[in-house]
Amino acid sequence: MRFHVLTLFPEMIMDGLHTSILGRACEQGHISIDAVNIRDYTENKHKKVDDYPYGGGAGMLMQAQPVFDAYKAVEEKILARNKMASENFIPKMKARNQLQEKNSELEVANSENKNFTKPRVIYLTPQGSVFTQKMAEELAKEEDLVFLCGHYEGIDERVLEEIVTDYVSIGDYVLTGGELPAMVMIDAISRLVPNVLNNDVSAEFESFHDDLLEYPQYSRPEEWHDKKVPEVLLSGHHANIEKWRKEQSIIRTKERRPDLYEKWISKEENQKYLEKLNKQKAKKKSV
Ligand code: 6GU
Repeated sequence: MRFHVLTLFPEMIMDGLHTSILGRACEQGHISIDAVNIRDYTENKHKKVDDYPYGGGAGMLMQAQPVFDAYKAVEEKILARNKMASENFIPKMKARNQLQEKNSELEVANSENKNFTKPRVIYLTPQGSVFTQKMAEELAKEEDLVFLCGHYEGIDERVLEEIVTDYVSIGDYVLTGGELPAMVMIDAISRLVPNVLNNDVSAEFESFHDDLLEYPQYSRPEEWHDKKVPEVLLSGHHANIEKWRKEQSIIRTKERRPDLYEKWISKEENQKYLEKLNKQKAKKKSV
């Protein structure tokens, strides 16, 4: 996965995302993060990138020209790279598929199509659709993603109309710019890219898996501040541990995220599961 971030503050992106797990993922080549300074593309001799909004109003707007030219530079780079990759790839594939000529032609046509489509361009704005884990999963399938970070009071509408494919917000509050939201999205998407996390089960079994929050976890020592680790976790009985964890997930979700709990319980199989669990518990008590 290759991330390209159009921004007036490239150092914020580069400093923020080249540490810890994402830093390692970049070093190992599983992802790449490229911040492009929009100011480098202005045709204004004072390097200005903003101006007053027509019709008046508070603040300044980012102008269309530098944003468009910065985007075009990134788009050209992506298309050139994909063209090169397909030129290397197609002859190899043809050679491999000599015996199935028809099939191979079909695959070549498909790969050509895919390689020359424009990348998705995500504009970070409080006016966008709210980012979710489902969106992260969908975006993690792309080869390249372009993020456009606005500042000041926003960006001239005309350039947005020409280049943006997705308008995304990270929640209902207002930030000073799109850099932190872009970083939030890149983090959430990267951890779904194969090999970025060491442990590939952990990306699956976590908060929001199955619409439930994660269960509580404990490590050594067995007792700390007079608090003991729940007995079942020391038992080595895997089926019981799994059952306890699921129950804790349900309790926690009901308490902390009633909205998610309602979504979970609205599924028939979950209602049945809960009924079964409650019956078992009632039985245990009566013994
Ligand atoms: Cl994407 N941008 C800004 N400026 N503020 C936000 C946001 C984005 N998402 C939530 N607040």
